[in-house]
Amino acid sequence: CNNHGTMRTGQSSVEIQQSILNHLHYTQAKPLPFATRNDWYMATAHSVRDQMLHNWLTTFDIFMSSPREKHKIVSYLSSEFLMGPHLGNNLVNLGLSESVRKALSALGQDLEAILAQEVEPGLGNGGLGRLAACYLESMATLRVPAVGFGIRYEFGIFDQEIHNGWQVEKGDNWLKNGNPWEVRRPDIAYEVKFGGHTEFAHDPEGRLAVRWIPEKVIKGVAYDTPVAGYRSGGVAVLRLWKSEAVASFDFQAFNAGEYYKAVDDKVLSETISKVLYPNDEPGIGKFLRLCQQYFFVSCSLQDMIWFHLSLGRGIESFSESFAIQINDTHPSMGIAELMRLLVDEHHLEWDEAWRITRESFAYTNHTLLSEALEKWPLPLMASVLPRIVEIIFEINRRFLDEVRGLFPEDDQRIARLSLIDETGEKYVRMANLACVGSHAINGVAALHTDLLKKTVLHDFYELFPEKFHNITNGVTPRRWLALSNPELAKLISSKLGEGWLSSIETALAWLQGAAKNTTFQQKWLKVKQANKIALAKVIRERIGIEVDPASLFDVQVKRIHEYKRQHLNVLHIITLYNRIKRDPTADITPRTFIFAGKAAPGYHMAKLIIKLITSVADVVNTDPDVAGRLKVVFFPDFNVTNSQLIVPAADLSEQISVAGKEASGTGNMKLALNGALTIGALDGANIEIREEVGKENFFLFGLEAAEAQSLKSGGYNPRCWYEGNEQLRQAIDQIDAGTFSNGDRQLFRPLVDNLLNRDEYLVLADYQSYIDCQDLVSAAYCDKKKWAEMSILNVAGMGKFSSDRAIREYGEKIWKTTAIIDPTKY
Ligand code: 26V
Repeated sequence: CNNHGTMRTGQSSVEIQQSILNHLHYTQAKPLPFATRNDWYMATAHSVRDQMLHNWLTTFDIFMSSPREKHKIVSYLSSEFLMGPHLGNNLVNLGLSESVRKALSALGQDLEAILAQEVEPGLGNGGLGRLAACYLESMATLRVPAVGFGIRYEFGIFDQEIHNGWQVEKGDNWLKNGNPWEVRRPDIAYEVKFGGHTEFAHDPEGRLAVRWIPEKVIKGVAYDTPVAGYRSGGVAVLRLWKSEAVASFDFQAFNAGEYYKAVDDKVLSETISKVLYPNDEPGIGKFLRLCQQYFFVSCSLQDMIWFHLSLGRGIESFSESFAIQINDTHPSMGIAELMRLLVDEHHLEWDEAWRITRESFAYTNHTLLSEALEKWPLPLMASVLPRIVEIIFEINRRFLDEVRGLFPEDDQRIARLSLIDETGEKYVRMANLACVGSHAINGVAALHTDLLKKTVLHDFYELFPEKFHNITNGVTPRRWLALSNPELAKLISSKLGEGWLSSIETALAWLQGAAKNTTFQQKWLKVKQANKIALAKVIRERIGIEVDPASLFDVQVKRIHEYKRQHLNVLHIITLYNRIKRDPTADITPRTFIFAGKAAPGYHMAKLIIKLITSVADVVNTDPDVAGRLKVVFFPDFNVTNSQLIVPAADLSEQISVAGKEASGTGNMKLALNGALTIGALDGANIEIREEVGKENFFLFGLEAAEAQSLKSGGYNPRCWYEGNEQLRQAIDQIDAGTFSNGDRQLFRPLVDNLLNRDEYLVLADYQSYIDCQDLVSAAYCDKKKWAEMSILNVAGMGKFSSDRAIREYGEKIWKTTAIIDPTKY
């Protein structure tokens, strides 16, 4: 039912076919014989977008006509949104896959080929950005009114190529063929100030107020992408800001000098949203990143205030219109910016503005690594954002006064809580700002929240215990099961009936009843086998390595980082290799080790770990003694698209970070949801996954977080572990001796030195426990029936890790929003 003509929103394959032809003609302006594959993709995408825009405007109408108290919107502020390709997911969520497939095939086109044409928007580094994408999709599914605010980077995360075993970064020009999903909104644009100075001045009503005279003003223009909920009619909006020059060329004042200055200004303005920074790039104090953060929070908050006022509400009730969630500290400057907007531009008293700000903001922490806690050099921030620094000082002055009242004489505590780090060079501590300016603070897994309270945020926990919550991460089962693993989804539907994708939290558990059923197990293994064959084909085509789909697919896919311990996995491979070399008839369960992941361009050790993996691969894959038993693959350019291919084919999920370092992990959830068994330490969400799937269906190894902590504080000496373990010593000696580097003894020296002398992440201490556990995995894999049962029970236990559950918890514990757009009610 729509009054805009069925031509655009009809859902039969005939109507869709017509719509695609119309877009080919009127949007792409291509005669049929000249249409390229990209034209077909664009026309298909535009047809699907029409359906979504219609739902979007309907959602908006319902929102506006709902009772006033329901006018609350979740505003998810994130410097990253790793959305993944849109077309396939939108088809699943709108229920259009089959009619579009049919429509395309009537036009002589193949849906799979059209899907493969999409270049994914890589506007994120990894878990944090992908989480934001899952949450937007769940909010749309649950019909929670929601906007995701971020930056429209022209270049997302770099593309990774492997040259001679090393990572090489390539620019990600994702917009080059056009982006059919976004709507540019030139009318939604805000100005953002940078540099300059502040002064006191009288405002129009004669009050004395601070005025910020900037050195430069940049404009942010909104680009909106609709995000479809799963069969709910709900749509969330992803609003990304692009930076532009405020004024266009001034031809009146034309003279050569002015003209080129105007061009220079334009280039500088557009630079702000040019490129995404890798989050784990070492070194702080990047001027451009600071500008990016302030730029996007300022645009977003101005936009929220504009919308709030346009609802006819007074500024003092702002927090009734918006619940603002900040995804890590990157948007935490929003706290000072909202204060600035309320005090300087909307003339509220400080206390009133502070009440509104604290009621609006909530902060999610995503890391326990102290080196990953953001801090900005004070002189840099003061020169780029003079007014914001004044406001931060004032927040800090008032806050520390309160703390002094509570803990008189405790100067050390005051120094730790201060928003300004004054232990050496001065820095602004963004996590402290986020804690002080938010009414809620949450960690992303039970252990993580617990450790936050005990360690990095301990002082804040003592001060505001009531602010702390845990909300364990979740992933959307639509992208990570229905879309990526359609055959498994079909098999599950055959047991649970249709509709389980909307109620996965409770529905999946019903699979337990089928876990021992032999016929079901056989069908289950067949689906896995088909996914492995499909991945093997891509590996052959893309990397030229032949892998055996009957072997155990052992998968570790995630950012390359020492704490995630890809090198522990490599030590296991070398250990197996040595067993075979020692005894060529040794009984070894055939395995294919699959790695994928990017290393931050400036993180040398991570890049060396990639080189180690590819070097070990070169030796193992070509050794005739090993043939048919071990293969090692480094799959280049890990991104959402590739992940959707690898995850469904995994038998074993490697979640081997040292306990106490991985905040949650979400790949662990995706892999288990696709029937992989996990080998993992008690870290992040692994602990909860193990509880849900049953201890007997999880391969546990390694030290616990508390044990790891006390081992280190007792003076850990990795060399003792090396000397006391013959197999470990042999493996490390081989790396050192050049066994995997054609005799080059220098290549891996930094890695070996680090392991033997520091080993911050306890690789050597966990080695034997890991090897023993892997032997259990190998034995278990030989019993196909048992393995199938365990795999089914893993999927059955994954209901908790749906992002729908996580979003419900945010709604109940933090946002206190009852606002749900229900088309049946209005
Ligand atoms: C930043 C840095 C900065 C400098 C040095 C090393 C380093 C390492 C990591 C990071 C990123 C921290 C934020 C982040 O991406 N956290 C991830 O968030 C996911 C979603 O909650 C969670 O599943 C991952 O465990 C967590 O690492």
